[in-house]
Amino acid sequence: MLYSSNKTLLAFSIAFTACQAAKGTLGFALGTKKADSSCKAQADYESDFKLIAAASGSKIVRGYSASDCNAAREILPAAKSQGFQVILGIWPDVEKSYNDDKAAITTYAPKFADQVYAVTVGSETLYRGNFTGATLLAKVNDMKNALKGTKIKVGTADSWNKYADGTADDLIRGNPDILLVNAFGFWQGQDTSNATHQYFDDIMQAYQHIGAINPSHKIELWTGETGWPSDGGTDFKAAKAGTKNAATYFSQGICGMLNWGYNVFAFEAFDEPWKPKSKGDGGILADETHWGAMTVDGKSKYSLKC
Ligand SMILES: *[C@@H]1O[C@H](CO)[C@@H](O)[C@H](O)[C@H]1NC(C)=O
Ligand SMILES: CC(=O)N[C@H]1CO[C@H](CO)[C@@H](O)[C@@H]1O
Repeated sequence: MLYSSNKTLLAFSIAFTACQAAKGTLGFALGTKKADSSCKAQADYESDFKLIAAASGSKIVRGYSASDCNAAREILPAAKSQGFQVILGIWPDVEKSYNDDKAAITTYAPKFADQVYAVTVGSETLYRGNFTGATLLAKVNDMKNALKGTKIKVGTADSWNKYADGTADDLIRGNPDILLVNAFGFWQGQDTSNATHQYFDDIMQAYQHIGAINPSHKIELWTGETGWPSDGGTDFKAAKAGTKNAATYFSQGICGMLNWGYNVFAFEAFDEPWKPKSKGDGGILADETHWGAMTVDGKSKYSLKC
């Protein structure tokens, strides 16, 4: 029957178009400091952006504090010159950094409205137990108010389990524009054969709960951080640092999530050799300087194209 075969054809072409358009967006977490721990300036961000675009095709990065190293002032003109967009961060844990970051954003973001994709108020504040969902929502709404009249999205970034276990419910109900969900097969102690499975499972638990609490499905969702340390990094249980394992996780986990149509920020763009060792679970000193997809001088450790 002509009618039904046309219908089938139409359905097929819609599905095909949707499928082609559905690939998620890849971004990278980007630090504010150079190898020697001095602050990056506009020219440094320009060179970062050229390296990121050439290696991966990505045109978006996220930061954690808009006032640290004058990040908003230096990164936004660089983003404009290189056609990048930026998620600016606020560190709300203490009053002073909240106010400093808010001031940096309200000063510079309106002048670069096309470059500022979103603002995240906090990074893993629920995970650290700093705020309840309700107190975090109040801070998100305070920033939303400060950016009224712009198209800049406002939300937060936190660990997947804090979205899945109800800690963030008051925030989710309050209609933030955007939520970033951090999930690491690595920090779940998974070896590479199961790390992607674990990552997808964690992300889907978070997304499912967010959808159940806020059925409007209007909150934009991204993986906020995921990644794997390369040679020289510290192991965690069955998760072994190593460049080969990092490459496997990038191609299976990160590219897999993008191919399913979901947005991902990889942690992180470049190694940060200035970072001090941090004390992790069981008092073990963990190296945090080998998480870059690229070395500090901008060489890809493996293919960053999906
Ligand atoms: C592999 O990942 C899945 C999904 O998170 C998890 O349920 C399972 O326990 C993991 N397997 C092992 C051997 O840890
Ligand atoms: C109340 C509380 O838990 N405060 C913590 C918030 O986060 C900072 C780190 O950014 C901690 O030092 C505080 O103890």
